[in-house]
Amino acid sequence: MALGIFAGLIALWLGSDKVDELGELILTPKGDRINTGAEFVVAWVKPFGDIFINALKLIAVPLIIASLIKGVTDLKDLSRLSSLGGRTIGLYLITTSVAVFLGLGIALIVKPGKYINPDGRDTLIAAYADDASGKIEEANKQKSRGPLQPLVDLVPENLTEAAANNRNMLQVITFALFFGVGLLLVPPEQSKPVKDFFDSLNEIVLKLIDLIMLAAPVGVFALMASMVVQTPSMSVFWALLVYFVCVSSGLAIMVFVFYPALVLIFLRRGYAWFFRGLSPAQFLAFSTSSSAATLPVTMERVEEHLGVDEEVASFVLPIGATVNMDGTSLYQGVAAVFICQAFDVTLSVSTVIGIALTCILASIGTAAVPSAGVVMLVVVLGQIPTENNLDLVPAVALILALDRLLDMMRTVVNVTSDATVSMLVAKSVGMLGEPHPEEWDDYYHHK
Ligand code: DAS
Repeated sequence: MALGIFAGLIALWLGSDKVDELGELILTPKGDRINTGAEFVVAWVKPFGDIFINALKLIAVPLIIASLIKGVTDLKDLSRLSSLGGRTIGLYLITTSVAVFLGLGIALIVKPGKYINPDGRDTLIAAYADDASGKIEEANKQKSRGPLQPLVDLVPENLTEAAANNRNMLQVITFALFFGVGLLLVPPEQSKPVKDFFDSLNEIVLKLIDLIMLAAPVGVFALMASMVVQTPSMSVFWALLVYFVCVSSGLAIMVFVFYPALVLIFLRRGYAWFFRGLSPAQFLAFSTSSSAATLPVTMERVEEHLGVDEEVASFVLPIGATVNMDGTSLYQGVAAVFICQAFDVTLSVSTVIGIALTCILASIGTAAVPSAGVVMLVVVLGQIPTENNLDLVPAVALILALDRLLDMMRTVVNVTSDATVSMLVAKSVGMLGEPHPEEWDDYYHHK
């Protein structure tokens, strides 16, 4: 994995101009000359990254079904389910609230939106209007179906349809929880064959994940290389750079300060131990920009290297991968304030509180797939009161230029939060195992 990321960063060092030169020398099968190296990378390298992500997404649905049903049926009884569920949702809301207020605080202090002049702002919006229209359309589709639609969407009308689309992870989770409760209510002698089936399905899925991860260096390299050649040069967007620094510094504080502090204070576990255990999942979240695609590895790392009992991990993590998105809520908070500042919208206390609440809800509704956070940002922008009834929604185009990179970073935060909460929940129910002997040194540093 690290090899793949490193190789991808070499592509970064090469820079698109070098890749352009390479592209000049390469002919397509039809004999046409590829006129830019970027097209060469997108045509001949990126597909290997797409194959890698597809394989991980393919395994995500059977994993969620097997692990959640196993997780629920491993619980002793329904009271255990509600106690685990209550702790899990409660902790998820706390970490997401911390993230969104951190992001809002940084944006209100640094004021990134003040660095952009009206001409540059309107030029940028025009340049990304096409990209934005797709996201706006998708958000309007979601919004037009009423305030309680997200609640209705939780219950799928058709399991295969729900499983067919990675955006409906929550519906798959609802089915798996429902089915697991049914198994709990059936006498053990009747439910045992089915429970054994899901136990072995879970083992098989985890073995498939190990096989897929053998391709990680190639897949990650391809993803990084294609990201590099498709990211515009930063020099053009000074204001975006300030915005980028606001979001990335907030995300960095969450990953390198907030979560390790929780692990140190409440679990007495060391900094190095935490990152050595979790980093492969964080690298994967960075390269795939998808919490769903990373979920298989997050579960393996949390269970095998961070001491969380399988019963807790297989319950807490699938839910967290779809509803707990601290990185996304922080990003949406900064982006909303950046856009308000760019249009001189008055940010009263009530407006900021309103933005915070809609960001928390929007991050819960964000799908665990690449750039889903932008779609929900449109929903947040649509809720912000403006003096002259200014419609802020088209201004989502302002933040699209660097969104690919920020999506990778916020997905790392989302995954790190899920893993941290699963450890806290495990500790609270006495199901956090001791670190492996080779990790005692990190552990004892903080005993
Ligand atoms: N990429 C999403 C995820 O998988 C987060 C986002 O788009 O904000 O976590």
